[in-house]
Amino acid sequence: MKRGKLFLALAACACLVAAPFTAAKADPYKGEYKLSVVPGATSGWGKTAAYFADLVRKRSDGRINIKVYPSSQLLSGKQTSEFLMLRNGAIDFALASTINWSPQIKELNLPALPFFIAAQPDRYKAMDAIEAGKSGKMMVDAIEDKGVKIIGWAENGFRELTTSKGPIASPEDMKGLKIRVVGSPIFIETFRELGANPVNMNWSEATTGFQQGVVDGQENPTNGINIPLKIWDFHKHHSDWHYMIDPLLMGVNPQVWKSFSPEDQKLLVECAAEAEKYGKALSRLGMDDGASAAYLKSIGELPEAADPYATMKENGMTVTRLTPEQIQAFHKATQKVRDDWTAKIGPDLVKAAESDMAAVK
Ligand code: X2X
Repeated sequence: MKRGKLFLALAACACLVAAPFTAAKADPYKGEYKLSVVPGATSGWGKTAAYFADLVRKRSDGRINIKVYPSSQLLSGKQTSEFLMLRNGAIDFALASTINWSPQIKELNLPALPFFIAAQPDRYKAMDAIEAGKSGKMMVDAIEDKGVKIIGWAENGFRELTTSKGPIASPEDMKGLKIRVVGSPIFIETFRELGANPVNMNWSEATTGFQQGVVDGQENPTNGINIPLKIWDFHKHHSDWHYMIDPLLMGVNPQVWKSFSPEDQKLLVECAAEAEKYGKALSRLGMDDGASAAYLKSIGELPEAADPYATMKENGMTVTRLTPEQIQAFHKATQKVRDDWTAKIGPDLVKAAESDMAAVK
């Protein structure tokens, strides 16, 4: 072999040997991305997170491997520390409730204003309008200003009341009831205003609390949490009052987000949008005009028990579905909380939400 050819051959070999190392160096992706979820894997929220992670794995041919950690595992049980842990990189992704991040981001108390969205003619349309509108953008901007990237919405659901003493149909029925709530001040104030006795408890300890009867009730979404938890083992009464909602947000640590290629960022946003459709349908199943059941059927995900009210009754619960007039009485009784919290959240944001909702009436 001539010297020139030998050199070329050696150079080609060196390239072949070096190629895998170069590729490995250019690939900054982690072997596993940790996604935090506060409640358990069988909750609607846990299922939405798993749906997202599976979709991402499939569409990225395994390049992006997201593992879901349900039951507040990454948070040592303390749900209101999730935002800070995501921001500082201890967590890569979180499918998070506005409630759990509201101690750090005051704007996220908006969907927790009592009987605010519930007073609208179509509460689901109203929620969607907020997310798609100016007020939704204001909430997302507030989060991103504090250092977490948001790539989509989903839904835990409108929160309904379950109690061992009841049924509950008017503010008077709430007097003296011990109710477990999340450690976020607006909850304490709402239940105090209704004459109840709110008890702050992490979700990780709540089921034991229900079992031991340390509280008389709690509030959580029907499809998302109460049915998967078999709440009827603890509480025989359910009141449908829709008093507030926690939408979920798909958050990503900003450094992790920047490490993805533009194509993969697009892929993640698209998967989050599909997870949102799935998660919202799970949350609204049997409580809307039938659109959620039709959607779940179309993707082969319609659960056998698709009527939540029938499921609760079959399991021995009394189901009280409040009339618009009864909801109006609760709305009136919580006026002070809405006024005080409008000042704290920012009147501009509340006004923006009102006009977003008015556009779909
Ligand atoms: O703690 C709750 O009630 C739960 C599971 O719904 C939230 O994380 C807000």
